[in-house]
Amino acid sequence: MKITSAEFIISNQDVSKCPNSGIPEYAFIGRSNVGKSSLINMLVNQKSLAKTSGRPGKTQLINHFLINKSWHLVDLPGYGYARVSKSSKAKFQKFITKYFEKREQLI
Ligand SMILES: Nc1nc2c(ncn2[C@@H]2O[C@H](COP(=O)(O)OP(=O)(O)OP(=O)(O)O)[C@@H](O)[C@H]2O)c(=O)[nH]1
Ligand SMILES: [Mg+2]
Repeated sequence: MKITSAEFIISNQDVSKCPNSGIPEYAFIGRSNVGKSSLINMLVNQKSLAKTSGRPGKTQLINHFLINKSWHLVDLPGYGYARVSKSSKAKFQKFITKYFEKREQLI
Protein backbone atom coordinates (compact mmCIF):
# COMPACT_ATOMS: atom_id res chain seq x y z
CA MET A 1 0.00 0.00 0.00
CA LYS A 2 1.24 3.47 -0.83
CA ILE A 3 0.80 6.04 1.92
CA THR A 4 -0.04 9.33 0.26
CA SER A 5 -1.20 11.36 3.26
CA ALA A 6 -0.60 11.29 6.99
CA GLU A 7 -1.77 13.86 9.48
CA PHE A 8 -1.86 14.26 13.22
CA ILE A 9 -5.41 14.26 14.61
CA ILE A 10 -5.42 14.26 18.41
CA SER A 11 -3.59 13.18 21.58
CA ASN A 12 -5.27 12.25 24.80
CA GLN A 13 -5.35 9.92 27.79
CA ASP A 14 -8.97 9.01 27.51
CA VAL A 15 -10.26 6.39 25.10
CA SER A 16 -13.70 8.03 25.10
CA LYS A 17 -12.09 11.16 23.58
CA CYS A 18 -10.36 9.30 20.74
CA PRO A 19 -11.73 9.99 17.23
CA ASN A 20 -15.17 8.44 16.87
CA SER A 21 -15.29 8.13 13.08
CA GLY A 22 -15.26 4.31 13.42
CA ILE A 23 -12.58 3.82 10.74
CA PRO A 24 -10.11 0.95 11.26
CA GLU A 25 -6.99 1.58 13.28
CA TYR A 26 -3.64 -0.07 13.95
CA ALA A 27 -1.62 0.59 17.10
CA PHE A 28 1.97 -0.09 18.05
CA ILE A 29 2.72 -1.31 21.54
CA GLY A 30 6.07 -2.30 23.01
CA ARG A 31 8.76 -1.31 25.45
CA SER A 32 9.87 2.29 25.71
CA ASN A 33 12.62 3.33 23.32
CA VAL A 34 12.31 0.36 20.95
CA GLY A 35 11.38 2.71 18.09
CA LYS A 36 7.57 2.60 17.87
CA SER A 37 7.27 6.30 17.04
CA SER A 38 10.24 6.12 14.65
CA LEU A 39 8.57 3.19 12.87
CA ILE A 40 5.44 5.28 12.31
CA ASN A 41 7.58 8.09 10.85
CA MET A 42 9.33 5.60 8.59
CA LEU A 43 6.02 4.16 7.36
CA VAL A 44 4.58 7.59 6.54
CA ASN A 45 7.90 8.92 5.21
CA GLN A 46 7.95 11.96 7.51
CA LYS A 47 10.72 12.90 9.93
CA SER A 48 8.72 13.97 12.93
CA LEU A 49 5.02 13.30 12.59
CA ALA A 50 5.32 11.15 15.74
CA LYS A 51 7.62 12.67 18.37
CA THR A 52 10.73 10.61 19.13
CA SER A 53 13.59 10.83 21.59
CA GLY A 54 16.69 8.94 22.69
CA ARG A 55 15.27 9.12 26.20
CA PRO A 56 12.71 6.40 27.02
CA GLY A 57 9.27 7.74 27.84
CA LYS A 58 8.82 10.32 25.07
CA THR A 59 5.34 9.21 24.00
CA GLN A 60 2.99 9.82 26.92
CA LEU A 61 -0.44 9.92 25.29
CA ILE A 62 -2.64 8.02 22.83
CA ASN A 63 -1.76 9.71 19.51
CA HIS A 64 -4.00 9.33 16.47
CA PHE A 65 -2.71 9.87 12.94
CA LEU A 66 -5.03 9.75 9.94
CA ILE A 67 -3.52 7.82 7.01
CA ASN A 68 -4.75 8.21 3.42
CA LYS A 69 -7.82 9.87 4.93
CA SER A 70 -9.20 6.40 5.58
CA TRP A 71 -7.55 4.68 8.57
CA HIS A 72 -5.61 5.51 11.73
CA LEU A 73 -2.16 4.70 12.98
CA VAL A 74 -1.90 5.00 16.75
CA ASP A 75 1.26 5.72 18.72
CA LEU A 76 1.11 4.67 22.37
CA PRO A 77 3.42 5.13 25.36
CA GLY A 78 5.93 2.34 25.84
CA TYR A 79 6.21 0.27 28.95
CA GLY A 80 9.07 -0.88 31.10
CA TYR A 81 11.92 1.53 30.61
CA ALA A 82 10.10 4.87 30.51
CA ARG A 83 12.00 7.39 32.62
CA VAL A 84 8.90 8.74 34.29
CA SER A 85 7.52 8.59 37.82
CA LYS A 86 5.86 5.49 39.21
CA SER A 87 2.53 7.30 39.29
CA SER A 88 2.85 8.28 35.60
CA LYS A 89 3.66 4.66 34.70
CA ALA A 90 0.57 3.50 36.56
CA LYS A 91 -1.52 6.11 34.75
CA PHE A 92 -0.14 5.01 31.33
CA GLN A 93 -0.95 1.41 32.14
CA LYS A 94 -4.49 2.28 33.13
CA PHE A 95 -5.41 4.23 30.01
CA ILE A 96 -3.57 1.88 27.62
CA THR A 97 -5.43 -1.10 29.10
CA LYS A 98 -8.71 0.74 28.70
CA TYR A 99 -7.81 1.61 25.11
CA PHE A 100 -7.22 -2.07 24.28
CA GLU A 101 -10.37 -3.20 26.06
CA LYS A 102 -12.74 -0.59 24.65
CA ARG A 103 -11.50 0.41 21.22
CA GLU A 104 -13.71 -1.59 18.89
CA GLN A 105 -12.17 -0.39 15.62
CA LEU A 106 -8.69 -1.53 16.70
CA ILE A 107 -7.45 -4.23 14.33
N1 LIG B 1 19.74 2.09 15.75
C1 LIG B 1 18.44 2.34 15.61
N2 LIG B 1 17.88 3.26 16.39
C2 LIG B 1 16.57 3.48 16.24
C3 LIG B 1 15.75 2.79 15.31
N3 LIG B 1 14.48 3.22 15.42
C4 LIG B 1 14.50 4.16 16.38
N4 LIG B 1 15.76 4.33 16.88
C5 LIG B 1 16.18 5.27 17.94
O1 LIG B 1 15.65 4.79 19.16
C6 LIG B 1 15.30 5.88 20.02
C7 LIG B 1 13.86 5.74 20.50
O2 LIG B 1 12.99 5.89 19.40
P1 LIG B 1 11.44 6.20 19.60
O3 LIG B 1 10.84 6.03 18.25
O4 LIG B 1 11.25 7.50 20.30
O5 LIG B 1 11.00 5.01 20.55
P2 LIG B 1 9.57 4.67 21.19
O6 LIG B 1 9.43 3.20 21.19
O7 LIG B 1 8.52 5.47 20.53
O8 LIG B 1 9.78 5.17 22.69
P3 LIG B 1 8.68 5.65 23.79
O9 LIG B 1 7.91 6.77 23.18
O10 LIG B 1 9.53 6.04 24.95
O11 LIG B 1 7.85 4.45 24.10
C8 LIG B 1 15.55 7.15 19.22
O12 LIG B 1 16.82 7.67 19.61
C9 LIG B 1 15.58 6.65 17.79
O13 LIG B 1 16.36 7.49 16.95
C10 LIG B 1 16.41 1.80 14.49
O14 LIG B 1 15.79 1.15 13.65
N5 LIG B 1 17.73 1.63 14.70
MG1 LIG C 1 7.23 6.84 21.23
